[in-house]
This record gives sequence, structure tokens and C-alpha cells, in this order.
Amino acid sequence: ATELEAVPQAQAGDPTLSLLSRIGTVDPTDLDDYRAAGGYTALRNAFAIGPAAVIREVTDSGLMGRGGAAFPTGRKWQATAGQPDAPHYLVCNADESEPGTFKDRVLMEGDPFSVIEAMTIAGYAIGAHQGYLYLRGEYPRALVRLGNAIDQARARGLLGDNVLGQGYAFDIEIRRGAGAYICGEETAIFNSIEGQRGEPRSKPPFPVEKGLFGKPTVVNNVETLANVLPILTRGAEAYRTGATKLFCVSGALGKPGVYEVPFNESTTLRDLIDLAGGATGSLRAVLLGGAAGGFVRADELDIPLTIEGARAAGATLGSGVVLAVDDTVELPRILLRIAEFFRDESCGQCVPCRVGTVRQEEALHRIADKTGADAAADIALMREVGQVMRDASICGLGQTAWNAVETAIDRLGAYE
Ligand code: L3W
Ligand code: SF4
Repeated sequence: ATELEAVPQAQAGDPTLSLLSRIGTVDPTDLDDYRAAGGYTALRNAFAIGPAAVIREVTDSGLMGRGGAAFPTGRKWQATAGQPDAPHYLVCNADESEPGTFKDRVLMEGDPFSVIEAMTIAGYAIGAHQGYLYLRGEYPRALVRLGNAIDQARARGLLGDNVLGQGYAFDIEIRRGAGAYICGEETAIFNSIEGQRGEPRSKPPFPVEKGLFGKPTVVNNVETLANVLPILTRGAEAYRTGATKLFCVSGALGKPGVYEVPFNESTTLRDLIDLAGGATGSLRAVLLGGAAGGFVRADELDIPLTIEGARAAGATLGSGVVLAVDDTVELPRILLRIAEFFRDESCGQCVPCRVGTVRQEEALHRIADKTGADAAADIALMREVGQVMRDASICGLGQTAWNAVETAIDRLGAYE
């Protein structure tokens, strides 16, 4: 078994709406196998109804971005499709780098043709003829599998000048990141693809208006795009009631892995923890949403795994991170690791984040090493610095760099 196949994955609900149904059952290197399993039905359906109806289906489906910010996908597509400026571009954000996130990797390695098919549908809907797949540099197997999928699709007329003989031209180029977390920020991706330093741009203008090479661009996460296939094969209505969400479950649990669960109020955090084999020790907390997310306490596991449920608990679903922390782990060490991560990955372009992430790490070190005069004063300093980062940073990295530490202090009493 490959390393990937050894990662436990669980699906739930209707297999025709599932994102993981082909993984482990369909050969990820063989286009014929993919087509025999229903692959490219969604693209045919898209051509049958035309770009405007594809956007309508995606809008009616209620699909929201799966990279963390949950922006309505249909609105993004509509906004780009309607721009008179040309050309339009599609970018698949496959720079999966949020600590604890590995769902897109499973999709790309285990079902690469679906990513290529979904990108083709998105490109068709928004009037793009070129797509870029911006891939995390540390995903060598995904690179091979996606490269192979693109080559096979091109050889069989599923990419190129005349996709499926429908007179629509679309091709995909893979661009690899080089280890910078910030290059997953959508406008930093543009700079990276354009050959410039990978720094975020100020928004607005939003990418739908001025994106890659200054042209109207849709940026969608891998999982977001994967959802387009069931929307087009089953229709918006069936999708609305049966949509799923992938969670990256790790930490002190019996069976860490990628889990697919119904994306509605019926699934709680406790259900997911149980599905993943339950806690191996005495569960203390769960980091929900990744380093940019927040901690929830072990007595709060009954929250529904929805955007609203996570928000009500003072966290976020983010990109689907569920990291279990038991009482064998020293919380201050986790917080230091998170702070170090943000300090290291800050691009340094704006002062609140460049300086704030350093000050935050310094304060956490002083508290952990007991070298400061007063832990309460350091916590007060971090609150002030954290608020400035949240209010005045250019991009999500600085805006969220204090979230996890704040929730650990306020909800877990990390330093009491
Ligand atoms: C048109 C408007 N488009 C917003 C678009 C915008 C973007 C999307 C979300 O991500 C998340 C955070 C963490 N007209 C628009 C518009 N848009 N208003 O909607 O935008 P925004 O600014 O809310 O968020 P964002 O900066 O794109 C922040 C998560 O990202 N994060 C890390 C994620 C990591 C992964 C991973 O490793 N796989 O996903 C760090 O902060 O959860 O919620 O497309 O253009 N009026
Ligand atoms: Fe760079 Fe941080 Fe500013 Fe984002 S918030 S642009 S990562 S310095």
C-alpha cells in the first residue's frame, strides 16, 4: 500500500455526492478507469446546458469556498464571467499549507482527473481558456499524478483547442510553490505565477475584477472545485441536501485521517472525533480550523460542524483542521510552535504583521521560560499587538496570527 492509501478515509451519505468515492476504487493513473466510473459526465452536462446555466447551478447549490473563507462560489464565477476585460483566468489553489491540512492532497493524489475535469468546467463557465494549478511544492506525488492526468486528458481531447469537440479551448499549467505558506494567499499566488515576489496584494480590487496578470480571475480551492462535479451530475437541489465536507483529523486520536461527513447540523465535532477512533488519552481541547482557527474545549464537542456552529463556538472551520490535544501535550509548546510558524511565514510586507508576529513569539517565550517580569503583562501586550494585527494587516496571515493563542488563553486558561 502506498503511504496515501494507508491514511484512513471515511465517507458518509450518498456515494454519488461523495468527494472520496473514487479514492481507492478508481485507478488515479488511468483516464479510462476514471471515465468508466462516471468521469467526464459532469463536463458533458456542463456543455449541454451552457456557461450561464452552469453558474446558475453552482449558485443554486449554495457551494461556498472550502479554503477557509466560505465565499459563495457562484457569486465569484458570475462576477468574473461578467467582466468585459479579457482574457479571464482560472486558478486552482492547491498550495495546501495550513498546518494540519491534508485533504486536498488526498483528492489530488487519489482522484487527479476529477480536479482536472472540475477546472475545465469552471474555466468554461467563466470564459477562461487558461487555467493554472498552483501546487504546494512539497507534494511530489500530486505533481506526478496531476501531470499525468493533464497529459492523458490532452491526448484524448479533454484539454486543448477543442475540448470534447465542443469548440471550447482550455488548457492547464501546473506551477509549483517553493515552500512559502503565504503563497497560498490568492493574490500572492498571482505574484508568484507572474514571476514576482510572493507577497499579497491589497484588496479591493478583488481577483474577480483584477487578478492574474491584472485580468479577471477566479481562484478556487481544490475541494471547492471537487464539489462542482456532484453539482453537475446530480443537480443543485440534490447537492444542497446531501453536500459533504472533508475534515483533516489529526492529533491524539485512534485513527487520524481525512473524513467526509454530511455538511449540516447533523454532524457534531464529537461525531467526528468518534469516527476517528476517539481520543487516545484524556482529551483537553481541539484546534478547529488550523493555526488561523481557534481552540475549543473538550466539554464543547457537541457543536455542529457547520460554519455557523464553529463561529458560535468562537472558532472557524477554516480549511477543515481538527487537531486533538490531550493532557500529555504541553499547551505552551503548541502555542510557541504556532507563533513561530506565523513569524517565520510572515512575508514582512506590512508592519503590524512583520513586527507583531515577532513580539507575540517573544512574549510567549518569556512566559514559557519564566524570563519575563510578569506573565499577565505579557498577555496584555499580546492582546494589544493581536488586535492591531487583526485590524491593520493586509492579509489573512496577520489578521489571524493571534487567534489560536487568544483562544488558548481565554478558553483553555493556557497559562493559569
Ligand atoms: C468578489 C467581493 N470576491 C471576497 C473573494 C476573495 C477570496 C474569497 C474569500 O482567505 C481564509 C481564512 C483562513 N467580490 C469579495 C470577493 N471575495 N469579497 O472571496 O475572501 P476573504 O478575503 O474573506 O478571505 P481570504 O483571504 O481569501 C482567508 C484561511 O483562509 N487561511 C488559510 C487557509 C489555508 C488553506 C490551505 O492550506 N488549504 O486553505 C488563513 O487565513 O481560514 O478564513 O477569493 O477574493 N466583494
Ligand atoms: Fe505579509 Fe503579514 Fe502583511 Fe500578509 S499580513 S501581507 S503575510 S506582512
